[in-house]
Amino acid sequence: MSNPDAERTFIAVKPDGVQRGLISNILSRFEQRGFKLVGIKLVTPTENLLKQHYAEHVEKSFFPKMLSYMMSGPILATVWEGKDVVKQGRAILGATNPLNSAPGTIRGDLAIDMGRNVVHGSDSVESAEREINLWFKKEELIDWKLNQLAWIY
Ligand code: FUP
Repeated sequence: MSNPDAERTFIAVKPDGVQRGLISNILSRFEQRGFKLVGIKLVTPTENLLKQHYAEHVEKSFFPKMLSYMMSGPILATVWEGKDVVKQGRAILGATNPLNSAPGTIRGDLAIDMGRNVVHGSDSVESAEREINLWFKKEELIDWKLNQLAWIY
């Protein structure tokens, strides 16, 4: 069985988050919670990549607008590892619609509009695996030992 403490999730800072200078704010929340960064890069996504990433939404009426937003500048793609990181990551992000995001979450603190909601996070272990494989090559993910974990688990 795979190690439950080594669960991984895909977290992206969308173009508005990069443009607004929110990268360090967002990364620090994951670092400080105790998660381990195993992959990070700036990406200018192609339409093809985004159509695969948002395959479930391609036919939706909001998709063209979302596509141009997501292609409007670089995205910071990251992979985080740790216990329950998929669910915890979603909690750190806050609800998709900032109208429902609690203060203290990234969107609850930094966003007011669903079409500019600053971050993306995988919604299940299965989508995390799919999204990580889509955005990262295997060799771009670094397996390293975070000694501080002894004080977290
Ligand atoms: P999430 O799982 O948080 O990525 O949320 P969804 O898959 O429901 O939606 C993906 C993205 O589409 C969200 F970040 C916001 C955007 N969206 C809209 O812009 N308008 C809508 O009506 C629904 C979603």
